[in-house]
Amino acid sequence: MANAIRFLSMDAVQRANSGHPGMPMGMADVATVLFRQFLKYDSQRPDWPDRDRFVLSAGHGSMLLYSLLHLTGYKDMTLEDLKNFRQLGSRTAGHPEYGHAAGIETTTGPLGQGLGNAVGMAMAERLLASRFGADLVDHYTYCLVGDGCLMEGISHEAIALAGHLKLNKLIVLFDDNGISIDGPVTLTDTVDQPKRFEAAGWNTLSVDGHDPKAVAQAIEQAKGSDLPTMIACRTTIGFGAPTKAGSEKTHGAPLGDEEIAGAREKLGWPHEPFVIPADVLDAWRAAGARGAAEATAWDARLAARDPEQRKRFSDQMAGKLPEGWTAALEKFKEEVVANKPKAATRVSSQQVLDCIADALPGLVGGSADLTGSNNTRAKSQQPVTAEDFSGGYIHYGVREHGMAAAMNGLALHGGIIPYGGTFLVFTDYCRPSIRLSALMKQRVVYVMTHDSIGLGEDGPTHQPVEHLASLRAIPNLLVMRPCDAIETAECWQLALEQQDRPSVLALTRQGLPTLRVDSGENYCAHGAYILQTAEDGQRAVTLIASGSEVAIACEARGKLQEMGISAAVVSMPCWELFLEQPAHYRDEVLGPGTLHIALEAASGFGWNRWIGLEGSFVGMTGFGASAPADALYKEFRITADEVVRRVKAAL
Ligand SMILES: Cc1ncc(C[n+]2csc(CCOP(=O)(O)OP(=O)(O)O)c2C)c(N)n1
Repeated sequence: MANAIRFLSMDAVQRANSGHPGMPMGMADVATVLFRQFLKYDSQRPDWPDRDRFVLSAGHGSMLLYSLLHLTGYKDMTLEDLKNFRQLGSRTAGHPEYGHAAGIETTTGPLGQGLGNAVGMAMAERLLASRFGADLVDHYTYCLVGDGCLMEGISHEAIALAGHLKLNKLIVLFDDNGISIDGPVTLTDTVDQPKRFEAAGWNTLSVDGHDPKAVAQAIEQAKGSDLPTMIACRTTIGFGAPTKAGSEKTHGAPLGDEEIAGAREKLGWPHEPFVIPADVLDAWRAAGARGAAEATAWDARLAARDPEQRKRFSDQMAGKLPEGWTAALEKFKEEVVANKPKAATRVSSQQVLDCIADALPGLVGGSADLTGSNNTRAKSQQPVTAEDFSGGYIHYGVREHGMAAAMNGLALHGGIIPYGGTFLVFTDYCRPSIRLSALMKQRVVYVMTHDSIGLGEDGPTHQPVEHLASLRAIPNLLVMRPCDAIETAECWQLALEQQDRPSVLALTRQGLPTLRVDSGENYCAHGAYILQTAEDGQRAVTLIASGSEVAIACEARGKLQEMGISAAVVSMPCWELFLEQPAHYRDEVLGPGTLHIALEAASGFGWNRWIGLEGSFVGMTGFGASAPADALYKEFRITADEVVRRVKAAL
């Protein structure tokens, strides 16, 4: 059975003339034991919510996963798909892509990310089990990692978090083959991996990865542990290749016809490429059907729940927001309009969370050790601990990257809508995972506070400048920068309503006035809108701003008006949503032919899209400085007077 994986992998890579045969060949025995004896799944029901999750963190070995899915009978993975490995439009992309085929639980390829996702999935399992009970949620998460995954820094954060939370149903299978691309791992790494995991609070085991009995015994032991387990599986990369086994030569290139012929001889596999003998295929298909009875029993347990609970579970797993969840939010907005508070948007964000946390049972918040600064914890949310997962708030520790990867895992698992906070400047510390949220179309909300020089005294290391531009460059990511409490509520609602994309909420440290005078319609849904019209209808100037700079634009509009210059203020909280509006709406907002001035306390990179080459940008041209916020705005001339000066110069 393991040889079936090996030859499908060798032959598919050879046919595509590209790919990585070595890892699938080395880990074929371990994977066979897992999928035949342990993994709880039903190949005919890939979306069974209580299935075990299998994450191939070493995504370059994608043919291992594709072979397994085909052999066990997943309908999405035909022999034809394997023959089309790495071809345009095929399900079998170079690295496993979430959404291409059932059974691919997450997109992997950037090493270490899968491990971070697996931690999130294991957390989701614990969170949901504590909410719905073990008769509905009780599964393991298995994750296959290579040396590369464990060398990546993200692994440190992921392992530490999992160890701390005692995620005992997380089992990591380490392909301990001592080889990476440049050669033997000893070239670059002398870490004792089991000791590292032990230090992080894990159970560790070491086995011969080509001894199925030993592997089975280890997994059995791991399942009984009260700690997460790492099983170091000593394997030979490219196992079965007559001259290249054990060498980096099998890692990332086709083996060649001669080597593959030699492997056929050595492993006693006389079959043509892509031909699986009936007895082997039968055995694999039986493995794929092993979980069917258990899935049916699970159905019965769900059916036995009262209708209200059943609906709650199904809706939550489907990511549906409960009816009426915005009721408290609407009330909050009405109060804001009535009272016009001056508040930092991070504070308004916390008030929004207080309104919605109880109405959204799947919402799970957190912060990378900046809870009090990010204002991410709603009053009703209790912290999650290793002993108690009933809470709705995760202290991720100083682990931005680990947090973001775990949030992807929480979202992918289903049943959880994750949000997490840090400072906007540290999006750089988790950018690879943000990118994957977007690529995988996951609803993850990044609450990024201290979003400009407006954070003041902490200085340029903490003041984001290029971050908004760089986040806006990520496809399928909403970057939202609300200007007051109303917009903050609107942006939160929009972020939570996105079924297939993540959002970044860029929020201020400093207080901002309430600018919106009404709360009936969610104007942020249009991405940009006219907040203040030009007084006499003859608009000469259009001031476009986001977040904290919208108030400055309003002040400038007043000054211009006094000078007899008619100006409109456009609040533009979200470029991406504005781009999706019809052209006539965009024109109405932008006022073609008027003088355009954009304000944002950040790099102007990209703003010409809205203001043209003739427009003027008031913002940052370099790094910030350490000083009170007011002094910085003056120093960098992000002021109403500067806007007036630019207008006078231009008109
Ligand atoms: C973040 C990241 N950096 C670099 C790569 C390129 N890369 C792919 S596989 C690999 C080596 C991985 O070695 P190992 O995990 O030991 O895999 P094996 O050679 O055993 O298959 C590298 C550097 C990557 N995919 N992701």
